[in-house]
Amino acid sequence: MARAKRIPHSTAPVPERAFLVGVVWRDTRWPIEKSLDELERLAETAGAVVVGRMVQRLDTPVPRTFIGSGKVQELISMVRNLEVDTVIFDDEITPSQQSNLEKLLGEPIKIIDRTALILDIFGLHARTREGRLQVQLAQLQYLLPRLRGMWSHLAKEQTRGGIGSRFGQGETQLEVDRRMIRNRISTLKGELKDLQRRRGVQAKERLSSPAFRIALAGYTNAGKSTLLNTLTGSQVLSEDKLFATLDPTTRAMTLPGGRLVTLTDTVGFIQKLPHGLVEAFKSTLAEVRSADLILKVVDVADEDRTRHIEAVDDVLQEIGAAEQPSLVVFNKCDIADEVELAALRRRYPDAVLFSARTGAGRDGLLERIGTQAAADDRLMTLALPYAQGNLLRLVHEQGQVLQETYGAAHTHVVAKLPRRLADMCARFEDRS
Ligand SMILES: Nc1nc2c(ncn2[C@@H]2O[C@H](COP(=O)(O)OP(=O)(O)OP(=O)(O)O)[C@@H](O)[C@H]2O)c(=O)[nH]1
Ligand SMILES: [Mg+2]
Repeated sequence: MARAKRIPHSTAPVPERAFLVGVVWRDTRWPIEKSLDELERLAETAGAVVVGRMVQRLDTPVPRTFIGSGKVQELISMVRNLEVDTVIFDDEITPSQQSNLEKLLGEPIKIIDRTALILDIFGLHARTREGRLQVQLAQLQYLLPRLRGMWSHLAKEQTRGGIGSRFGQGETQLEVDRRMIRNRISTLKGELKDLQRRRGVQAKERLSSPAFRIALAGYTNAGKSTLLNTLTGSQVLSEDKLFATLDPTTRAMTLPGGRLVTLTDTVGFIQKLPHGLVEAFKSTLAEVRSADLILKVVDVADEDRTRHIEAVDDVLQEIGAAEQPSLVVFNKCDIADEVELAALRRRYPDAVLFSARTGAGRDGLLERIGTQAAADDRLMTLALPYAQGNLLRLVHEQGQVLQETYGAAHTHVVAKLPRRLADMCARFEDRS
């Protein structure tokens, strides 16, 4: 009814009105307003409008309601005054806190947290089958412990007895729902395993290609997809939107010296990235872990760039990719502040300056990638049987041949080879 009053003649869908709640902890690294700005962008990406926010300073969460009782009262009146539909907590709240808050705020106010919001956006942006399955799995795993709150009114009705209460005897609606969700979770896991097995085969095929593999990692909206497009001439979707990319894309490109490398673009990172999502996206993120070089793409025009770098390093640590060779790429240099850039360069002297939009810094970036790739090369002496014509061709294409002679049954080659090709040739190494 309130909606109809606000926009009496409009037939356009009315966006959900959201209210944000943030907590400052003793060890909070991000200024709370920054974190809430980001939460607001996430809410907008999911189609909501943010009508207000509140912040509380706490040492630990209040067990029942996450925030203190005074703040809950304040929240209740804010929600009424601002006609809020959904309250979004910046931190993960427990299922029982969510259900208690829902009771206190009353129907039909929804209480969600950053995790649920990100899961929602992922659901909207997933395109491939694997991407969709991964998101569905994470969503159901998030939902399962929260079902109690949703169905508590039904459970209460059943204890009252009478008609209806005998339906599904021995099993409450809640249990039926839980069982259904658990079944669906195990089906999804099975389907994902199948897909991942196939992906494993593809990965093996790719392994049998000697190309040096580069993965793009970075905060969401840093410009990873644009960088991929600029370097490889592709048309991957890039948008001024959080989590525009979910599914990995790999493209090949040839470096100025003639060396073939592949570039993989994948899901962006964010601070407080829900652990369940990292778990669900393990196979996608495996692309990053198995890369020979990680390009850490940073939006230098964003004033939170340093915190973004830290958040990206945290996720890389979590997926076991912290020790991989990496190169920091300062992207969006075309719109960065000169003074800030100079300060940042002092702090990260090895970083490469780049603009995916204008292509400025492209030569420098390719040269650094080339140097990294060459650092992996191995000098080998091979005796290749004549039947291994394909391998010899790869050695010529990908390696640097220093000497070549022809024997009765073998081609004898001394060459500098990229690591993956060297591995493929290892069994033909001439140790005599
Ligand atoms: N000015 C400027 N804008 C850029 C540059 N690179 C990317 N952008 C813009 O930044 C926005 C995000 O770019 P994307 O390439 O989609 O970023 P992403 O890192 O792939 O983001 P997600 O997939 O959402 O994680 C887009 O609006 C791009 O046009 C750049 O070098 N300069
Ligand atoms: Mg992208």
